[in-house]
This record gives sequence, structure tokens and C-alpha cells, in this order.
Amino acid sequence: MSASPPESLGPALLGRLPPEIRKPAYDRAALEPGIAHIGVGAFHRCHQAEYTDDLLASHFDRWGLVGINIRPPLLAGTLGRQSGLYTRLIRQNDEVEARVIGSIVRIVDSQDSAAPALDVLASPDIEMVTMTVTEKGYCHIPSSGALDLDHPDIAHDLANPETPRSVPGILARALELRMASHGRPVTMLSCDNIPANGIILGNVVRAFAERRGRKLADWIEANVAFPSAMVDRIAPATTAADIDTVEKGFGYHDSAAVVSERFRQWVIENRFAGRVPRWDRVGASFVDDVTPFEHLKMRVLNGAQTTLSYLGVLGGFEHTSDAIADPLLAGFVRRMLTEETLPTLMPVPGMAPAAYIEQSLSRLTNTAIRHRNHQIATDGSQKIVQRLLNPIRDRLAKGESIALLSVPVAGWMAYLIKASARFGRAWQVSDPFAERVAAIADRVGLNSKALADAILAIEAIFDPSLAANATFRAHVVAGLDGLLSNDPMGFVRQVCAEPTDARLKQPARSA
Ligand code: CS2
Repeated sequence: MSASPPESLGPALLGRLPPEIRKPAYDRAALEPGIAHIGVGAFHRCHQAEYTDDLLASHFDRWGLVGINIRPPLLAGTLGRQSGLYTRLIRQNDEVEARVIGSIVRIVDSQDSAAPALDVLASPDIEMVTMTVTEKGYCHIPSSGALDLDHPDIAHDLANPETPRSVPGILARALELRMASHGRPVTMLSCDNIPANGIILGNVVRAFAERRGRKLADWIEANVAFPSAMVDRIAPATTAADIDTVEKGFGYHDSAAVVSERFRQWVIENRFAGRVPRWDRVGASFVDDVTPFEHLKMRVLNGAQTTLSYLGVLGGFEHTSDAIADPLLAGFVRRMLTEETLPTLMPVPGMAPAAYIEQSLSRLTNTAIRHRNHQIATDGSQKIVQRLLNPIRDRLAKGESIALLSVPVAGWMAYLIKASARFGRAWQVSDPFAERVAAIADRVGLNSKALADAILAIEAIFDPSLAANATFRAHVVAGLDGLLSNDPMGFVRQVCAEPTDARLKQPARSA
């Protein structure tokens, strides 16, 4: 006889949870929606929703979160059925710490139509809109930051502004509805890993709104703030094994559980419209300028993840922690960050960059965080500008070597090239530029120079002055020669064997 299935997490179970599980320490029934979040994935549940839960527990001020998804998955069957409650596990190697988060008071599925999302976003109760919609959600051109007017969803939304699909279109419509009804100010806070994310978000929403008319653009100028923010916590997509861990370890079922590391950080530009949840009372920082923090985080932590993801897949490693357990890859990434990335960083108040590099590398060794290299490799075209190309550009401007930072750029290319039919569809990829690169690979075949010429000509990723730089091109060609060979790790070994030299030099051609 099989045992009856374990009870699911929900308000009724809260009082009976094992004592070691921390529970919402406030009256959830007294919460009122004040914050709306778009993109209720693992990261949001481990980050902004946890900070909000901390704030409610220590300085209760009634701000509940409304969680909206405008893309799959549906939330109703998981978080919705659990009245917004979910378990957040912190895992560090063998340790597991569980906590039930209660800050999400309502769930809104708006995948088929923007109407449910617009109802929330336009409501006078909502004064803070946060979002994790992935890099590509902003519909901007990565190399320039401008709204991509050729993006099919943007073209659709400009033609049908009352039934938008894109993030810029939905936000502009919500602001138009706010202007036409109560006129209350609102802050729109991007929590995605794009450089100057507040400026990009402001750009795309304003560019869209300007096409709707001057009145809306002026209203936005006077009533909406777009602060930039640096967000950090490693929180991979939840797996069946994670759900099992909750079930076996704590005796209940939670289909919305999430897993993260212990480390977390949130640095928010002090520029708001309307009321602001005081996340600065629970560990977030409000600062005048986020730029140094965001460079540090995207170039070091994210740069290392991206490097390990491409070199890791090419070397046959499944997760970040597997890739960094390999002495060759660990040595490569540490040298890249220390010798080439670190000198590009701005001084960061209260942080020593060398120590930050060590802390970041150590975070990546956590074997309980099963972050798949293919997950991080997803949408590389939207990530490499801020993680790799910006530091490369800074170094080239100073005549400094880019021998190491160019390797993961070639890694991104090799990853997409090897997914093409001509290269045997080594793995499945997901990237807005995957088809374009596959078509190049199918046409060109194994000719690194021709591959590099064609891929570097994609202006949305490589701005023309960078693409024309002879040193950068030579390194990318050498990188493709090495990484597309039968021994990609041999190429990494060869790069590592070359002596440290901060000056600019052309790569030696591999044999
Ligand atoms: C990762 C990030 O998938 C990715 O692109 O690099 O999600 C990363 O884990 C977070 O930015 C960490 O804060």
C-alpha cells in the first residue's frame, strides 16, 4: 500500500510546520498590495520577495507583493494554490536551511492577455513596480541600449497599444492608464543584470511613450522614477530534486519551492517616486550611484559564471560547481578576473575588488547549488556586452591585453556554432541570435576567420568600433580555432601557459 501524498504548503499548514522552519512573523491577513513584481521566477522568490518578507517581519508596514507573470509558466497551479506561500531553501554544500516566505499576497497570470497585469499595474494602490524579466525582456539593442523598434513585439505594441505584449508596451500602457485615472506617481525598478538597468528601462518606456504622444511622455517625466539597481543571489531554476528535498526533509509538498545560496546583495539608486518600501532597513543599500557596484558584480561574478558556462559546456561539465572544480578552468577564470577584469573596475565604497573576486569564486564552488551551465549560457547575446565586451573595450582603450577576456567571447560563439546543423547540433540552445549564428555556421563551415567576420558583423551585439579592432578580431579567431578544435581544454591550457603581459599583443596562431 502506498502512503498518502504529503500535505501541500498553504495557510492551513503554517501552524504545523516543523519548528526549525522560519515562518512569516507578521499578520498576512493585514497585508495590502503595494508592490507589483513582474517575473515571479526563482530569482525573485529568493531575492526581492525575501527582502520584503524581512521588512514585514521587522518593520511591518503593510506592503504586500502582487506577483505577475506575463510569460510562462503559469503561477496559478503552484504559488496560487499555496496562497502565495513558498519555501526558500538556503543550501551550502551539505547544509539546508528552510524558511517559508509570506510576502506575496496575490498571484496574477497574464500570459494570454496583458489585461490582468494592466489592472494591477494601473491600480492606485501600487506605488512600486519591480521586475525580473530577463535581459531580452527590455527589447533593447544590447550594444546601444536603445529600444529595438524592429522587435516584432514592439512593432505589434505600437500598432496595438491597448493590447500590448512586450514589457515596454505593457509598462507604457499602465502608465497611460495611471495618468488618465488617479495620476499617482510610481517607481519602476529593474532587477535584471543589464548595465544601468534603470536608464535602459527608462529609455525603452520613454521611447515607446513618445510614440504614443507628448502628453504621456511629459507625465512620465514628472511622475515616474526609474532607479538603477544591482541585484545578487545565485538561485537556479528549481528542479524535481529540490521539491523532493522539501518533501523528504520537512514532510510537506511545495511545488513553488526555490533554492539559493546564502549570499545576497541589493544596491538601489536612491531615486524614487511615491512611497518606497524601506528595504534599506533589512540589508539593501540605497546609494547615489550604482555604477561601481554593478560593474563589479556583472564583470566579476556574472563574468565568471558566463566564462565557466561556455568553457564548461565545451569541456563537458554540467554545472558551474563542476566546471570550477576543474583546476584548469578555475585557474583560467581566476587569472582572467585578476589580471584583466579587476583593473577595469571603479573604486567601490567598502569593497576590496581582490577580496570580492575570491568571495565570488568561492560562491561558485558551492556543490549544493545545481546551476546548469546551459542555463547560464542561455541568451548569451544579451549578457556578453556587460559581462565581457565592456571590460574588453575599457582595456583596449588603454592599450592593455585582452588575451583572457576574449576566450569566453569566442566561447559564446563556439557554443552557438556547435549547435548548428553543420556542426552536428551538439546541444540545444536558446538565444535570440542562435538562428543567425547557426545560419552563419551552416554557410561558412569550419573557417574561424570567416566565422568571426560574420558574427562580429552583428551590430546589435558588437558595436562597429569594437568589431573593427584588429587585436580583438585576432583573439576571437584564435579562440574559435582553439575552442572548435577536438581539444578545447588544450587551447585553454595553452592560453594559461602564456606569460602574464598587461600590454596589448596579438595572439600567437595556434598550430
Ligand atoms: C546567471 C545569473 O543565468 C545567469 O545569467 O549568471 O542569473 C546569476 O546567477 C545572478 O545574476 C546572480 O546574482
